[in-house]
Amino acid sequence: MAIAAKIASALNAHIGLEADASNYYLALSSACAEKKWTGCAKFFLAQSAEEREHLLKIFRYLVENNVVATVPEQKAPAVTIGSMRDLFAACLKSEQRVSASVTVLIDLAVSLKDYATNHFLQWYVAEQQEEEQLFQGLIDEVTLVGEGGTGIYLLDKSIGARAASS
Ligand code: OFO
Repeated sequence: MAIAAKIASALNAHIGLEADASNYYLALSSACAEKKWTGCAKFFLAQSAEEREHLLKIFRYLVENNVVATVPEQKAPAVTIGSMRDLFAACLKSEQRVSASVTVLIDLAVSLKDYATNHFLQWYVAEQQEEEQLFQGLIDEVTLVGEGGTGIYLLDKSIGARAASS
């Protein structure tokens, strides 16, 4: 079944969101490195690469279905980091925005009886759920250890170790 023009343009728009997420995490990696949060810097670099993979997955899906995939326009994200808790809370918000877009895409696919695209998008449902849980978990951890002393140092180290092993 051919992909409807409405779905094609919505998927192309979503490619832009994944690209934004990739750039955002790249900018966060740089900002964390500047703060000497080297574990977080490593973690966000890996997150950025993951988001690019998400972008490419949609890109390939469109091309395989004979739809023109568009390359999103990008501007460099402006990021300033305050506390580590605020950092992860901002990431959670960003992930929730992407999740909301996935929901809109699925609603559209189902309304047009495009069950193949609906099936394709279920991977993103699981992925978004995983990422929201990841950032909620990090918010909980930083809340537990607090922002000062050795707690935050050890947390940064453990975040970096998780990025290296994933
Ligand atoms: Fe693309 O997984 Fe989050 O945003």
